[in-house]
Amino acid sequence: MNDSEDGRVQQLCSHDEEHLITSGTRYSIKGFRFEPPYVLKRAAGHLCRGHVPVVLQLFFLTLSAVLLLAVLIKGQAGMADGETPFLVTVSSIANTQGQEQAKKEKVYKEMSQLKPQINHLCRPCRWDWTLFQGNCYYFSKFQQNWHDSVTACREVGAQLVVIKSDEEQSFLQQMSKEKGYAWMGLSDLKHENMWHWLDGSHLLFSFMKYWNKGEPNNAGEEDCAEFRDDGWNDAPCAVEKYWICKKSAMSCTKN
Ligand code: MMA
Ligand code: CA
Repeated sequence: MNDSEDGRVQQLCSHDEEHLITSGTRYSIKGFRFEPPYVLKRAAGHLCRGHVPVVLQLFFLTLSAVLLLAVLIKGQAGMADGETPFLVTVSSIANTQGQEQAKKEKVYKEMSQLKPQINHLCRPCRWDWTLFQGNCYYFSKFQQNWHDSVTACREVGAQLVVIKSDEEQSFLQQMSKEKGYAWMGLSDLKHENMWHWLDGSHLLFSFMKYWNKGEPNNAGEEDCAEFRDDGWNDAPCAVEKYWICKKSAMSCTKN
């Protein structure tokens, strides 16, 4: 350190810093007001003038550290409402993360518990449709001709019923017997006496037994098939009857 530098430090110390420490100015550190005690003022003066022995300097250094620590601890302990000390902030961030994790685990657990109940709520068919062997069936509430019945089923994403098994035939025949004569998706409109289902498949020989005795007789002009009593009958397509729609059931996923 050269002379001029030394002089500047001396000057700064003697005029500014010493004055600052000793003048009795009230210091305000984050809401803590204090006035340096007389001993400190004097000590600061000595320090700046370089008159204080090393042991005393060490003593004041230690005292300062202890005082600083005391202020920090007091700050942590005596916090006013709404204030957040640094250490508290750090610990509360860790705490919040823990709470978030706990919340996530709670929600996951609740969702797992709800799964079976949601599956239980799942309906394979709409409320006014009947489930039978993986398909849903709708029996109409009023009557209309065969072509309008075909359209009505298409409009609800279904098909005027096409029968694929003996069990299904038995189920539908029973339903019709209870509710009234009803159209099915079977006709010989394209070629007389060549019966075809709406899905394009021809009537299998094994299903011929379901025609009522003496049917199909094409009495007048009868190109559409109906459920009547205990079997089938060919009837005029323009006549109004109930109808039965069929569509695949919705699958409810298992756990
Ligand atoms: C009605 C009509 C026909 C059916 C005969 C059976 C009189 O006509 O339903 O389709 O074949 O009855 O007697
Ligand atoms: Ca007939």
